Amino acid sequence: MVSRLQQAGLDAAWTATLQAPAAGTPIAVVSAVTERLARRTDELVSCGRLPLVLGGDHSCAIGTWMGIARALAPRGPLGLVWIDAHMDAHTPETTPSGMLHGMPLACLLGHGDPHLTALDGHVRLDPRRVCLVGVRSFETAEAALLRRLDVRVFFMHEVARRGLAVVLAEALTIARDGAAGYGISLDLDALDPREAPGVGTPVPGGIRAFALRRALARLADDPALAALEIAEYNPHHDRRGATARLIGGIVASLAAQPRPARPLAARRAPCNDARHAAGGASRRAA
Ligand SMILES: [Mn+2]
Repeated sequence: MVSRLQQAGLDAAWTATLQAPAAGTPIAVVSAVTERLARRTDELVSCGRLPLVLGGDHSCAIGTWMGIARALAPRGPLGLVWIDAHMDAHTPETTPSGMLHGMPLACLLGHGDPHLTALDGHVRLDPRRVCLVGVRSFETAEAALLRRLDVRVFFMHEVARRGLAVVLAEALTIARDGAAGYGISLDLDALDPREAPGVGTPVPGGIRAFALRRALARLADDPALAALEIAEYNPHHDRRGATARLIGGIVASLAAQPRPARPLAARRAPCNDARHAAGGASRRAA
């Protein structure tokens, strides 16, 4: 994937593969990964890079966006578009399964286990700049939390009726409003499982891959895009690598256009490119 991005003229590099600790309670494991991942994305954004996070369990989002929100904080808040078949907005009090991958969005909004919401350097996202796209499977309690916080949810039936391009444009307007930058967290189960079978919890009737690629290609030269995260890839459920290829295609769509130089005013600390290049596709055109 990195060589494909480089061929497209991007100054891209793979920086790090973070392994979860082998032992510990789920909260302890996710909390450890969150802190390490947040440090990474914070560093990359502070160095003017565009982090691309490829995750398994969507709980990685807590770390990804905590780090990016922290890096952007001196310039302003972070907006977030959450593309997912689910809401991921459970708290330990409402979850039927206890699974942490059902909670990351609630955590980012400041609702959840204090081991995940009160970490050092946690920056709570403002619900006014957060929205969901493609939701079609959820429980009442998480919907109630999002409604109480006034988070805009573009359900799948609205995406199907209005088209992804229109809905995503509206979602981006919400995420960008008054923000220093915005991010996109893509749970692969938002896509139709006929096209993206390699996920943990498939839900029929999702977003078409070509529509998503076309919509994301429009963001390729947007300097406000702070990071892209793609999560929930499960190779054991994939069929002949179809989902893996699809991930490559989605990432490549962001390389569809030449990217402008990113202002280096954001730079906070000296960057050692050998150390920081990983996982980040730079905006600097090669
Ligand atoms: Mn998810």
